[in-house]
Amino acid sequence: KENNVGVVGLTVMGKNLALNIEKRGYFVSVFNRTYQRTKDFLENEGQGKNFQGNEQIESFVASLAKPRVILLMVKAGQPTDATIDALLPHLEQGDILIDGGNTFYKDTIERNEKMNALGVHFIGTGISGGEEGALNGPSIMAGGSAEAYRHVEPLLTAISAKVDDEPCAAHTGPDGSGHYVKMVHNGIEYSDMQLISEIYFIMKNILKLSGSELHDVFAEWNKGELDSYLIEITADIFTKEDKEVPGTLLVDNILDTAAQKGTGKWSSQSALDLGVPQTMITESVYARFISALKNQRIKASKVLNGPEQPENAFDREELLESLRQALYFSKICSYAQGFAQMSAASEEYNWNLDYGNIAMIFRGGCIIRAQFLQKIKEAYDTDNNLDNLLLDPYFNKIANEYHPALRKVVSLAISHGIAVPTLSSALAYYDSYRSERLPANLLQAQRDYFGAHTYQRLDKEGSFHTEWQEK
Ligand code: NBP
Repeated sequence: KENNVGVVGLTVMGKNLALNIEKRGYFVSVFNRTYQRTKDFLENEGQGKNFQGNEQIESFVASLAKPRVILLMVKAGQPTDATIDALLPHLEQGDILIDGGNTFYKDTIERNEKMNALGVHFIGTGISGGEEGALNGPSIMAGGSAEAYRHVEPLLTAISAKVDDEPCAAHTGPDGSGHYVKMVHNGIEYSDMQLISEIYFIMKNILKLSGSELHDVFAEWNKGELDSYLIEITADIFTKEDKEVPGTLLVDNILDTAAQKGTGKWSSQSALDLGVPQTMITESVYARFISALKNQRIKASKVLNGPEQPENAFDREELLESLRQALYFSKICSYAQGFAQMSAASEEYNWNLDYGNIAMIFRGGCIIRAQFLQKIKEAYDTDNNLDNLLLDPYFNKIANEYHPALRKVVSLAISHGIAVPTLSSALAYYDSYRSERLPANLLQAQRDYFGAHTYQRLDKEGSFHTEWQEK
């Protein structure tokens, strides 16, 4: 029973994490609500390895050394509650439950309180990297008590991805902080993907690049500042032929309607609650919503006009470089918003988040892993209270050098009638954030005019109201 860990939930993620844990020298006891799944696992991937399957939850818990360490990998929401309720009668004080699902952070805060009262440690843990990451090394964001984390740190760091021999796993802070960081990670993932898709659409429709040319451009970009997992897989996607329609690319035959599981939406909702600008994740969520209106879009495309197609007077290589700069700079704006949102949440919930540490966890294993996260780590290692990433000297310099490219790309897309919601919202965010004066003075005058909401003045302290209709 030495060195053992329990895993509950044996679908894609749980199964691969169990295999990952076993590979690191642990003895893994497994349980799944439907026993057939456990049987299948033991007869296939788990065969001949250090696994124990259990049909009953009692024998599962009894198979674990104390304090028990149990990783839950079940569907978030009610299934997680049902699993915890089934386990609880068999647990003892000091046992440790790790919830590795994509749980809503407020549920984690509640469960943490409930478990604390029972003396059971609860670690709400964001795990990113999909199936492959789960098996070979995901990125792990653990929220919970520091004491409980110390106990599971060797396990979580052993199974996590490594970059320069450093584990992409860390304790983010108390209760819901790990799931919050994972939620923002997923939101950033939405905007990264949407930005790449908008750039692709310009290359396809204005530059008329073929699949192999698209592959070459993304593969080339992946060698420089944009070096990242999402750029790498995008390059790969443009090489995949459609077996069903020989001579065509699979990506060209995929329905342009995006699905989602809700974590991007949660990030936007939380940003609205906190009162922080999170325009890029929100636009990415809306872009998926609009993509889902396929039937309406087909009808509208027949009756609603776009602009006259302008003369294409541009240098191909120059435009490709502008697209690269626009993508990198917009990505920076998106991370600036994401980290500012985490900072607002950290203040709201007293999490004391360490942003350099978070950037470090994101560097490997997860979907948004990218070379430039090293720059974010360095920025926050220098100043954890940085108001905004754009104010760090490295990012400040990139912004000043690359914003003309973003302007050029957004103008070009607009003149062709191509929607670029996240690229344009990056620019609007940048131009708003860098403006000492915004038109909110007029908003305040309007509010005071119709609702006597009062306003403040630039030239003196105090709160003022004007009878606007007085002659
Ligand atoms: P799912 O999210 O599809 O969850 C399936 C598991 O939940 C099965 O073990 C199933 O048991 C169990 N379950 C359900 Br459904 N209802 C239950 C209930 N009422 N009581 C007990 N168990 C119940 O699997 P997944 O895609 O492997 O993801 C697992 C977790 O990891 C999720 O929270 C997910 O959001 C998160 N996650 C997924 C990914 C990914 O790339 N897929 C990445 C990162 C995180 P059964 O076999 O008896 O039906």
